[in-house]
Amino acid sequence: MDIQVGIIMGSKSDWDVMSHVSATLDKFGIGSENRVISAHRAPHLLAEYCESARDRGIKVLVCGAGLAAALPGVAAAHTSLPVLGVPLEASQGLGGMDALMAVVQMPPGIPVGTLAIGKPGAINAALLATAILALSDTKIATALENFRASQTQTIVDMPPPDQD
Ligand code: RP5
Repeated sequence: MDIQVGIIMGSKSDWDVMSHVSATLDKFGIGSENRVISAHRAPHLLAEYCESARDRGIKVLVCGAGLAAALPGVAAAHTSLPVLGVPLEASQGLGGMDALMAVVQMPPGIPVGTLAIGKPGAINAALLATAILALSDTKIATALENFRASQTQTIVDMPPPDQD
């Protein structure tokens, strides 16, 4: 399977949440690779990874980080591929609001598509990456349409909660 999405996280401690990115992409048969590369602790490695990503066939980067979450923005500075950012709640942080502010407040010129904090953001980053890839891949587009239809059906079929 071709690797089309690069998933980068600032620390191994981010994997619990960021694993939902690759698990969601798997459902659509989209190949991804995972890397732990801190923007602060391994800046040269991050630059090298992002600068070579397009030539290696990567089409979208999904970056998750907590605390002063520079990772998605620095990744976007090193590639013109679309970069999706997932702010994470770090154990010693401010509940993820610190990371959200860092990821969403990019200066004009270097965009990062910022998702929600934590697991919802990780899942939606994968779904947004899927929608981007679906623009040029009818198989992925059909799989995404089917996913949305089945999600809707789940709601339609759901019995109402007991009222007693
Ligand atoms: C960030 O600092 C990482 O993305 C992680 O969310 C946070 C804490 O990292 P560790 O101290 O767990 O390595 O760079």
